[in-house]
Amino acid sequence: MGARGRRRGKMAAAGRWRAGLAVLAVALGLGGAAAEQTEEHLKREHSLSKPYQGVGSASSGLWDLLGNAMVMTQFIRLTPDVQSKQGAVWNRVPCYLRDWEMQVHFRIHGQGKKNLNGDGFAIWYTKDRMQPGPVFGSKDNFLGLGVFVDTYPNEEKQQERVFPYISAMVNNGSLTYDHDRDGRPTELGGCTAMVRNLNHDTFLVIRYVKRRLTVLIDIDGKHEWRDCIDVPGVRLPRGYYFGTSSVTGDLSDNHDIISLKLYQLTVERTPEEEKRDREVFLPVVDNLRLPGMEAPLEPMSGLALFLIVFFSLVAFVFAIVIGIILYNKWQEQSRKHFY
Ligand SMILES: [Ca+2]
Repeated sequence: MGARGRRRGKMAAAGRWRAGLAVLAVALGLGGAAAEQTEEHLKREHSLSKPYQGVGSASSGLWDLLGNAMVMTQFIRLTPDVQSKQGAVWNRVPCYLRDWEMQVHFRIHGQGKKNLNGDGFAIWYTKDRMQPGPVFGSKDNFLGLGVFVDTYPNEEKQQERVFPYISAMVNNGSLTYDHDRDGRPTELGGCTAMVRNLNHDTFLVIRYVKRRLTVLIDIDGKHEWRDCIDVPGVRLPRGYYFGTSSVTGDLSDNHDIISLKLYQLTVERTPEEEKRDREVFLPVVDNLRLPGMEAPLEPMSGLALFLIVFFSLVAFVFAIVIGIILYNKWQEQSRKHFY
């Protein structure tokens, strides 16, 4: 997205904010090309808001609770400001939308002074749901997207990076989140976001349109979206689940979710884009070189080449053996005919 496009996108988001999140056409100029029309509307089956009716109920409701997560009147508390807690809330309905925007209204607060609080929370769009684990309270080697609001710098040499820090990771199941390095080896992008102990509302938006992943934040109390992450060529399968999870360790914080609002975005596609954006089976990021994550249509790996040559040789030897056996049988038959 060019500078012009980015500005327009942000203006659209801010305008939408003021318009009370009604259906609104926003213009998204991609790469400085012709502006395209975007239309949106709230999908209740993937959204979570007050009074959180049915949340955590076994029989009804759209959201499940996990671990220490609790429904309060004004928010859902993923973790309290207590050591060694973890909690999550997961949507029960898989999302089959192709283009969407998730608006997260959250609050992080606690007694801990600067950098003596932790660990933050994650927003997920993943194949698996309700699985506790080490990545902000959820499973590692996940399939899909994770956006992390990391409030504690685990890596010591972080002088150039100020925390809290927001980052994103796309995983095809093969990557491990490096907790000791705050996920740096696998992050797609990120930004600093001073989100703790604020008296105004804090929001972030994850937008996925035409394989472009963007994260915007509104944390200064000015009702303005600020760019945080912008990555093209992100392929996410449909039918995954939205969720959010959090964990505390030696350090803690209250991690509260006030609302999750999922908007379906309707965008126009050229026939080429239609073709390109057909079904995706594995999460992947184009032109990204991370250990263990390879884009499709890569040149053949050494192992694959070895296996192909090896099995070709085995088949060749097998064919020769069969040939010899058949030849001997045929000779025997011929001899029989002579006598
Ligand atoms: Ca961390």
